[in-house]
Amino acid sequence: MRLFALRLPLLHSFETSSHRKSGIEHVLVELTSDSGTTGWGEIASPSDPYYCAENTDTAWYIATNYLVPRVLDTEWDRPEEVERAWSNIRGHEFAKAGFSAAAWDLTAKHDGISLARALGGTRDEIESGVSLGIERSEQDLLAQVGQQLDAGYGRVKLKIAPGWDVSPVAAVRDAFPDIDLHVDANGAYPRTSEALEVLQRLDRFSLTMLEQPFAARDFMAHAELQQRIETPICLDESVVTVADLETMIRLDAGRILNIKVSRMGGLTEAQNAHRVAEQAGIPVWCGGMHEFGIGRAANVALASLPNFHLPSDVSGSDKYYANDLIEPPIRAREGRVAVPTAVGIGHEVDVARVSVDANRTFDSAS
Ligand code: OSB
Ligand code: MG
Repeated sequence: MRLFALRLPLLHSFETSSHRKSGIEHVLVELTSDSGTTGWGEIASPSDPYYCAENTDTAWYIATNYLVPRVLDTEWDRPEEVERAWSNIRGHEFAKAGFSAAAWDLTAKHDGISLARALGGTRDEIESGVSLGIERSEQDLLAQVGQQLDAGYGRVKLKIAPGWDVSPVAAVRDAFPDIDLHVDANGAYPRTSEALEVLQRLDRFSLTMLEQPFAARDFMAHAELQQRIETPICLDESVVTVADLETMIRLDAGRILNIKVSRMGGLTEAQNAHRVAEQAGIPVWCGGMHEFGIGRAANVALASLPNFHLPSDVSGSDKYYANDLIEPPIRAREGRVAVPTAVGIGHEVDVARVSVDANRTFDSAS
């Protein structure tokens, strides 16, 4: 089993309500079976603990000290069996998700089927949208939106934050009256009457959804806002487990779910969330964490499941990276990405490049 930490520069720096970044460092997980088949997964943890508590160093620490030994000590055939080996480790969902995805890729390859098929996917292509960061000016933002629409994407998500909300959203809506538009605050709004008032003003822009306005643990603030607005609230950071999803549904704290493989600790929990949401009539879509090709390919496979009724943040790799680590690279045409039919994630990993470019490597065999 090998781990590689690797950094890729972003083609265009990306700013959320918490900070701006110009490059992404993720950890790649390679599992090898006795027969020599390899499965790949990606730990897409951010470098800093702003989106969630994890960062690259905690992920590396948990992976090398806990997850690798548990996996090596476990006899397993199905992903659910190896996931059980780390079920008493609290939190660290991103670290676990990389191992879960590698186990799913490996078992799909052993079964001779695509990862999409292994997960229960039914689509041969997925709808994808783009996520746009906070720009330096509204003019820059309008240029970005125009560029992505020209590239064929039909759905655009804008990052918002206190001070960068009603005005830029109005400008984009004005310039592009008919596009599928949604906003994401990454929990940046305090639960105050002023913030509620600003968020209510977003209700008039026919947004497809308002994603995670308040803090992750604050289901009640989301429920209170949902009572006052027509725009469906979508939860991201709040939903780490299926139990969180049940809380969201019961409280009407959100009417749409963003499923992220990383945030939910792997593909099995993501698949469970998809099922529970479908039974409750909650549409889902697949969120992203600026994944490199390996993580992105797992997202494509997941988004091929039937209840993914809204476009996912699974754009082509070329929205973020000049050179991805897989062949063929992931490409969107007219805002759609084809679901591969080849075994596993359906892409070859450039192992030579990964080995050379890694800034940290761990090999359980050495
Ligand atoms: O909230 O969806 C988010 C990136 C980093 C942290 C949080 C989020 C995001 C994105 C990126 O929006 C979407 C993508 O990977 O294309
Ligand atoms: Mg989000």
